[in-house]
Amino acid sequence: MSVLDEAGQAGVVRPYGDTTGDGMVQLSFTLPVPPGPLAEGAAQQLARKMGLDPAMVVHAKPVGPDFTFFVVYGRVRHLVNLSDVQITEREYPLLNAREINAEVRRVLRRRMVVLGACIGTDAHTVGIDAILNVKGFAGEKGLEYYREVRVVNLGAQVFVPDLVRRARAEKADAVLVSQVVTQKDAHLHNTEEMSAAFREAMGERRPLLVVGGPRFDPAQATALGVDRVFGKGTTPSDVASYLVHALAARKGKS
Ligand code: B12
Repeated sequence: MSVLDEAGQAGVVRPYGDTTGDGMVQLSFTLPVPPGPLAEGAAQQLARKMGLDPAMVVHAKPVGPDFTFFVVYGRVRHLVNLSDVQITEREYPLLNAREINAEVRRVLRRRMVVLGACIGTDAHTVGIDAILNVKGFAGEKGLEYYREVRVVNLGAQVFVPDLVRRARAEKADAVLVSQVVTQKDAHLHNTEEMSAAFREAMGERRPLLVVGGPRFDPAQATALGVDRVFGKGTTPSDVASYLVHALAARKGKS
């Protein structure tokens, strides 16, 4: 089935389970109820209230004595109108390593300094390392590979005041922060604390502030006080291309 209608416009789709358009979805959640028939009935009630009909509890597993984890399978009647879907388009061109090095020379006339860290209590360094380390990610080399980029990677659990101090000392053009843990919205609170600290310490002279992690929404940048947000699947060249684009705009050399 094509998702385009006869005029080539985006059409209407439904979820697919066993047969096209049958509306079948799978949902997982945990309830604070000990495992047993009461918990399973509660899971089914929740799923029905969320619009699944029928709602089948296909998996229930104890999580300690007081909680149960569920997978529920069922049918929804909702339709998705693809022409109503909002997408954030990339507003800069994707450049290769040679083009990025040339842009850095043209815009800055020196090497670009990039400072990276995981802040707060977050110890998940694999994401920031994927962007910065020479070994890179998804077949692309990281920012350390670019001749005109100097990378300072501070690693995990960096305190915001230390990050600001180091950004000043290194004369960083961009600060790249990773946040993977999202419990109690820690990623959002830590990012707000970080951007506020840079605004207070450096005002308009602050470096470009970029955050990334799997649960961020790129549309959140302004609300979080940063220049750019990158989500899951980001590659080093996405980030390097953005940095030269944003620095050129800042210097009036677009
Ligand atoms: C590996 C791992 C660990 C390792 C981390 C090792 C290390 N050195 O990083 C260890 C074992 C230490 C660990 C510990 C914990 N972990 Co852990 N961990 C994971 C795991 C399995 C994979 C994460 C990963 O490496 N992904 C691969 C990288 C490449 O992907 P990524 O981080 O998304 O990065 C990409 C993009 O997001 C983006 N990106 C990321 N950062 C940045 C930054 C910038 C600037 C940019 C531009 C882009 C960018 O680019 C990257 C490449 O595309 C995830 C589950 C999962 N499958 O994701 C859980 C997970 C993240 N961990 C979790 C938890 C709960 C923990 C612990 C609290 C467990 C515990 N009770 O002790 C501790 C916390 C430790 C701490 N203080 O932070 C939860 C988080 C849940 C939540 N809601 O927050 C997860 C989701 C597992 C789960 N389902 O419960 N963990």
